[in-house]
Order: sequence, then C-alpha cells, then structure tokens
Amino acid sequence: MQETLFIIKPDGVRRGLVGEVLRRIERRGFQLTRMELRQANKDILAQHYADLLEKPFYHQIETYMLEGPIVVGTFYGSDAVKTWRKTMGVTNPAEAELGTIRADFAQGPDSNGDMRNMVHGSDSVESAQREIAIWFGED
Ligand SMILES: Nc1nc2c(ncn2[C@@H]2O[C@H](COP(=O)(O)OP(=O)(O)OP(=O)(O)O)[C@@H](O)[C@H]2O)c(=O)[nH]1
Ligand SMILES: [Mg+2]
Repeated sequence: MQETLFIIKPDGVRRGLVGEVLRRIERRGFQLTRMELRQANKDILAQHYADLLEKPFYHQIETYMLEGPIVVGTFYGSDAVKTWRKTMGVTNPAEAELGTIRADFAQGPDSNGDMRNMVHGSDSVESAQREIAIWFGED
C-alpha cells in the first residue's frame, strides 16, 4: 500500500474536470486522504519542481501553474504511485495513450511548446513523501 500526491492543474479546475479526475481515482478503489482547492505561488512551485528549476521552460511551468486555483490531494491504495502515473498518461498529451487523462482531456503542446497536461502525479514513493511534506507540511 502506498500514498501518492496528485494535482489537478489550473486548466482542469477551470474547465470543470475536477469531478472527472476524482471519479477515476475513486472508481479505481483508491481512498482519498487529503484534498484542498488552493492557489499555488512561486515559492511552493520552486520546491515542488526543484529538479526542473534550471530548465529553459521553467517559466512556462510557473506561468501555467499560477493561472488559477488547483486541487492538491493525496490518496492511498495498492501500487498507488505507478497506477496513477499510468492513469494520467505520459507528460506530452499528444503522445499519451488513448484512455489516459492526458490523452482524453489535456491540450498541447502548442506552437510555443506550452503543454497543459492537466494533472500531476508523484513519480516515486520518495517523491510522494517529499511532495506531501511540501504541500501539506508533514514529514
Ligand atoms: N513547455 C514545456 N514544459 C515541459 C516540458 N517538459 C515538461 N514540462 C512541464 O513540466 C512539468 C513537469 O515535468 P516532468 O516532471 O518531467 O513531467 P511529469 O512528471 O509527467 O509531469 P508532472 O506530473 O507535472 O511532474 C510537465 O507536466 C509539463 O507541464 C517541455 O519540454 N516543455
Ligand atoms: Mg514530474
């Protein structure tokens, strides 16, 4: 059993797709353990995306994630980290497999390389623990 962190990014909230994402988590049998609607800020994003700070596209991530409120939450269940990554699909929505959230709902990349891939999921159990501490202030 594992716990993972998910984010419904600003486009998902704005487009009214929160329920759609939560439905996929819940019907899979995962148990929601934390959830908040909140506005990110530059500081928390720099912690969350620490490994991408030096990338040339970091400012695009920042702009995207600050466009509006996000839903940040955690859920618990069998193989939660990997199962959620598979449910989301790969980073680039244009390459994501049909049936994944990113293929079915997300947009991009556009001519600027901007991707609105709508959801986030921790990429390992260690990342999940690190990210839960960042967003929910727990060890
Ligand atoms: N513009 C642009 N954005 C990128 C690129 N690569 C990644 N990103 C953005 O940066 C975010 C984090 O990148 P990664 O951690 O490598 O991808 P990921 O794990 O599938 O996505 P997250 O769940 O958001 O962490 C992605 O979700 C994209 O929004 C890129 O080449 N160009
Ligand atoms: Mg990532």
